[in-house]
Amino acid sequence: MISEKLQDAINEQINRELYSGYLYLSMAAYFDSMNLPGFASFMKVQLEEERFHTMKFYDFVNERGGRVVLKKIAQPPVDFDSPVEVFELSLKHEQSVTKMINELMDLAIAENDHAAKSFLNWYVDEQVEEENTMNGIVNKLKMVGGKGHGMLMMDNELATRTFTPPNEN
Ligand code: OFO
Repeated sequence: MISEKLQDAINEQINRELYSGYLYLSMAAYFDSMNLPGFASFMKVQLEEERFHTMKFYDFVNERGGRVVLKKIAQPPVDFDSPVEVFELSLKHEQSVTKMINELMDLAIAENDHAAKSFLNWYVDEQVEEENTMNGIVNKLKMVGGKGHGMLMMDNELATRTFTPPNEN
């Protein structure tokens, strides 16, 4: 059985994962408004990833005999200065999520909850990938200077991303 403290902390994290999806959907809307469908599609796939992260937490709370409690989701930013700013913000956001996952892990360790530690390890690894993905795109965008032929090529490249449920091993 999950402790009340850990259950409450995971319920907070469920809210943050939902916010992450909402944030990426807002970024997709920005890219759609700029006629960059590949960038928009990338962000819609990111929304699916965040939904997956949310439901994994949701299932864990239930499997451990806890109670999922949903809270109000904050409004994400609507306007962005440039594509590079969007990905810089995404990277910053993922870095803050990593910190939250680490804090959850600290709590699981303090409570000596081995099942939670094992479960959270998946997110620790996933965050390495999340930060790396955003960082790679920031670097590429800086290389192409955010405009011209390079942007079209990046739009085509990002359009190829599809959602595959992350590796759960
Ligand atoms: Fe759920 O990892 Fe991104 O935010």
